[in-house]
Order: sequence, then C-alpha cells, then structure tokens
Amino acid sequence: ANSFQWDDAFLLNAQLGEEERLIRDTARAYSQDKLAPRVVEAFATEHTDRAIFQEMGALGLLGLTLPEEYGGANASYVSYGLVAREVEGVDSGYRSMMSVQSSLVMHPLYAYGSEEQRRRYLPRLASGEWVGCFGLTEPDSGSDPASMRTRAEKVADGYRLTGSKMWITNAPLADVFVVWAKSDAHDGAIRGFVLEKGMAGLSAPKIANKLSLRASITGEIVMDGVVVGEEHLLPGVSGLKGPFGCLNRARYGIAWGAMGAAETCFHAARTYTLDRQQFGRPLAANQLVQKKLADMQTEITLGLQAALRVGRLFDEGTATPEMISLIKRNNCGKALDIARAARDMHGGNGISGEFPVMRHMINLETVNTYEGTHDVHALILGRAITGIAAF
Ligand code: TGC
Ligand code: FAD
Repeated sequence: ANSFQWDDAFLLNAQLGEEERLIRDTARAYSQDKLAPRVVEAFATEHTDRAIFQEMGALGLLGLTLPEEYGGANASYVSYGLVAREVEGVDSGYRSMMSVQSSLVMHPLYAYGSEEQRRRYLPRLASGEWVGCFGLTEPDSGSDPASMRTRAEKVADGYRLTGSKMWITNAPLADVFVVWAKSDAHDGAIRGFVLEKGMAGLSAPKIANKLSLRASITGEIVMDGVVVGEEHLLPGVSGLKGPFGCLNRARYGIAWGAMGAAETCFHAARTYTLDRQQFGRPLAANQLVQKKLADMQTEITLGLQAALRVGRLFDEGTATPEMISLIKRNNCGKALDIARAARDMHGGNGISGEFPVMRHMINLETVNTYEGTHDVHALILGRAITGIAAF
C-alpha cells in the first residue's frame, strides 16, 4: 500500500534524477558533517570561515551549472536548487556565500565575460581559491537600482570608477568584485566591471553589528577613482538586464534555500513538541500544536513543489522572471512565518542559540529583504497582472 511520508508529502525525492540525488546527497553530507558543527559559534562570533569556499569548491558545489571546462559540473538548475536547500538547512548565511559566488559572480563572468575573463576567473572561483562578490546596491539605491550613482568615466585605455556599494555579501573577503556602474562611454548605460583586490582606490570595509546572517560577512565596496583597463569591462551585456540575469538565478536558488531553512525549523518543532511534556502529555498531543505542524508541512510541500516546477522550466529554458518572483516571494515569506511559529513552539528554549529556530528566524528577515524585497516581488507580479508598473 502507498504510505504517506510526513517529511516528503508529495514524494519530491521520487521526482529527482539520479544525478540530482547524488548532488543533493553530497551537499547534505557536507552541510550536516562540516557546516552544522561550526554554525553556532560562527553566528555568535560573527565569523566567516574562508575555508568554506575551498571546501565547497573541492566538492564541486561552486558554479555547479557551468560547463566542466570552466570548473563547473554542467549540472541542472534543479541540482543547484537542491544544494541551496541543503546548505540553507544549516544556515542562510552559508547559502548566501555559495549563491553569490555561483549565481552573482561566476554566472556573469561566464555569460557576459570575454574568453580571457572566463579563463582567468572561473576556475579559481570554482575551486574556492578566490572569493567573489557582486555590487549592485548602494547606500541610496536599493530596490531601485536604476538610480545608482556609481560612474565609470572613460580614460585613456580604460575606465575610472567612482562610487560606493552597500550591503555586499562576501565583499571584505573578496578577491574578485563584479560591480555595476553607469558608463559615460556607453551613453550612461549600466555596465559590469570586474575589479580585483588590491587595486588602487578600492576597499571593502566590513559592516559590523549585523543582527541577521551573522555567519556570512557583509561589507561596502568603496571605489575612489579605481582605474582599470578595457579588459575589466564585461563586454557581453549592457543595461539592467545584466545584473537582473544574475538575480534571476540567485532568486531561484533562494526559493529552494528558504524552504531548507523552513524544513529545519519544522523538523525541530516536531521533535521538540514530541519530546516536551506539559500538562502530563507531549505538547504534540495538542490540537493547536498539530495545526501549526500541519501548516508548516503544507507550505513546505507546496513551496518545494513550486521550486521544482520552476527549476524544470529553467532547465528547459522556459522559466520567466515573474515565475521566479512568485516563488522567491512566497517561499521566503512562508519560511519566515514557519521559523517564527517554530520559535514560539520551543517556548523559552526557542530563544537559545542551542536550538536552530531563532537563528533561522533572524536570518530569514534578511532573505526576505535581499534579492528584491517581498513587496518588490509583489509589484513585479502586479505589473504582470495589470500591465501597470506601480513602483
Ligand atoms: P525594468 O524597466 O523593469 O527593467 C529594466 C531592464 O531590465 C530588464 N529586466 C530583466 N531582465 C532579465 N531578468 C529580469 N528579471 C529582468 N527584470 C527586468 C528589462 O527587460 C529591461 O530591459 P531593457 O532592455 O528594456 O532595458 O526596470 P525597473 O528599473 O523599472 O525595475 C524595477 C524593479 C523593481 C523590478 C527592479 O529594479 C528590481 O527587481 N529591484 C530589486 C533590486 C534587487 O533585487 N536587488 C538585489 C541586489 S543583489 C542582492 O541582494 C544579493 S544578496 C545575495 C545573497 O547574499 O545571497
Ligand atoms: P529599500 O529599497 O529602501 O526598501 C525599504 C522598504 O521599502 C522595503 O520594505 C521595500 O519593500 C519598500 N519599498 C521600496 N520601494 C517600494 C515601492 N515602490 N512601493 C512599496 N514599497 C517599496 N546587494 C547587492 O548588490 N549585493 C549583495 O551581495 C547584497 N547582499 C546583501 C546582504 C545582506 C545581509 C543584506 C541585508 C542586503 C544585501 N544586499 C545586497 C542588498 C539588498 O539587495 C537590498 O537591501 C534590497 O534590495 C533592498 O534595498 P534597500 O535595503 O535599499 O531597501
């Protein structure tokens, strides 16, 4: 007889290919064996371990979807999503490190870079020897990146970049900076530039005191007249569709990742309420508790199934940005609700760092905001529904 699996209600596992399962299992083993044991301290001390990039690189988890000749694994976007789910099941900050490197740094170098740029950067980013970051957001330009102030002026043999980027994942550790600037030489169009650590006028101070995503370092990028040669311009794209092409991939991965964090919270709440006795019986014997668990299971099942659907369309080449907005918005919002409920169900223990629920809850506040806020994705969908841009 068919049996219902409480932790895989729609048999997601059975919908995966063999290679996808293998990659998922590699990511799961790494996340549980190597990341989970260090996350509590990393979060408490705001410490980002650079070795994680090399460890992920050695397992092939960076730039997974790129061709093998550039250090990738030629894997499907479904596989990429499965990796994000496993890594974020431990901590959203670790998934951030991975997804910025893969989707926001390696992807644009591959998709918009020259052959020389691909050969110089991609293998070292794939191995984790080099760390990358992606600078779009500025102090006065977040949801509205078209308003960016960073400028590239034409100078002899190249460009001079001036401006600052804010809230940049990996920046203080980065060797490679993919930054977006309005270029005078291209009629003010937004263009991508690749900068390297140590260039004169380039610095990346850490943003201290984050209360969320503390295991993932975040910084500014300050460009004080950084002069670069023509070979630092990404030749293959012009306009906002450059950064958005990267964001499509990262947002898609986040839709999977947020469900990984939600699953951890759901499983923790189930275990805790089965173990914990009050009024002479397990908390899990109460209807109010069971309803919360059922809501969690429902949203996770639907959210994962939706992510798989969009992943399959991605791999077929028919996914659209609006589909990605739908799952990024839904899955992040639902994951945050689930983490808050799980925190509540742990009672006083729920606020302790010994349990994962409050850490996930606070992380998911960032995840709900970055890569397009929850409401910005509603506006993208609203535009598609009505034909009216409301932002
Ligand atoms: P709009 O007029 O809509 O579009 C301008 C041009 O871009 C094209 N485009 C896209 N292309 C590909 N994919 C997409 N998703 C695209 N969306 C738009 C569009 O076709 C157009 O092309 P063209 O050739 O006609 O010029 O632009 P807008 O300025 O009106 O945009 C409004 C809005 C709100 C949709 C957009 O700006 C937006 O999405 N804002 C949110 C910003 C955001 O997501 N920032 C993320 C920063 S990176 C980050 O958070 C990393 S955290 C990573 C981690 O640590 O994990
Ligand atoms: P704002 O755009 O000022 O938004 C503030 C509020 O106003 C939000 O609730 C928003 O939904 C709402 N709002 C904005 N416009 C409208 C509107 N038209 N109608 C209704 N409501 C609206 N960026 C990068 O480029 N690279 C990175 O690596 C990166 N990493 C990050 C890491 C962390 C830890 C964090 C916190 C952020 C990171 N970001 C990064 C930046 C992130 O993408 C931005 O924070 C996000 O896009 C929102 O921009 P903002 O913070 O300027 O908020």
